[in-house]
Amino acid sequence: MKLYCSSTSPYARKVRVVAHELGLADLVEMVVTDPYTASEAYLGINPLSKVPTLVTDTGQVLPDSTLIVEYLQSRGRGLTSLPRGAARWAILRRQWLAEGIIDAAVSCQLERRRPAELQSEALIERHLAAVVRTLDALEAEASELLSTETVRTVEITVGVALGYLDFRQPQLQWRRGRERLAHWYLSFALRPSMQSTQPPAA
Ligand SMILES: N[C@@H](CCC(=O)N[C@@H](CS)C(=O)NCC(=O)O)C(=O)O
Repeated sequence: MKLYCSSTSPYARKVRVVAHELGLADLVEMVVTDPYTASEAYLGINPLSKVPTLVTDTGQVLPDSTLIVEYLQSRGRGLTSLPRGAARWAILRRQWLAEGIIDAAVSCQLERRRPAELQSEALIERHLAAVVRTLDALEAEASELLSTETVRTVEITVGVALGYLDFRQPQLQWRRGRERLAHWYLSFALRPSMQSTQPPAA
């Protein structure tokens, strides 16, 4: 399998952490790709010009991290499966909150890539306010996050979101006033899957 990704993309990191946790990392060849200067060949694979994209052994193209995670889960074992019923939706809601933190933080980066005179501080503030509110919501539920040998995609998404804030929004100091989340992340960040996928020094 070929995974087109960048070393800074949190979406790509989520996929790479999942591959590692599922014992599939050795089967995934990383092709470092900058989506902002994508070649015609890459645009032929993913017309959205985004990373990550997975090309499977049979040549199927999966152009989105959530899709790729679902595919990898169909190929490997090693993640704790979700319960059925109300508990499932509570977990998925938490996962989507973390996904929303990633979306908002990436949107800030996207805005920062624009020429200085076009950047909107109001838009960035709006995204960061959403991040702060959502961190508070996750802090209130931090005791629901697993620190066990096998984890779920919710823990991976929360962990990647927090790691991305350390990388791109360190001034937020997300740990302040969020001791439970910070405590959980302390051990989660030590997992080999997280250690081996750290973004480069900012
Ligand atoms: N929904 C997509 C989002 C992927 C995404 O936005 N990736 C960013 C990098 S972090 C990207 O490729 N951006 C290029 C662009 O927006 O043009 C996923 O989950 O894979």
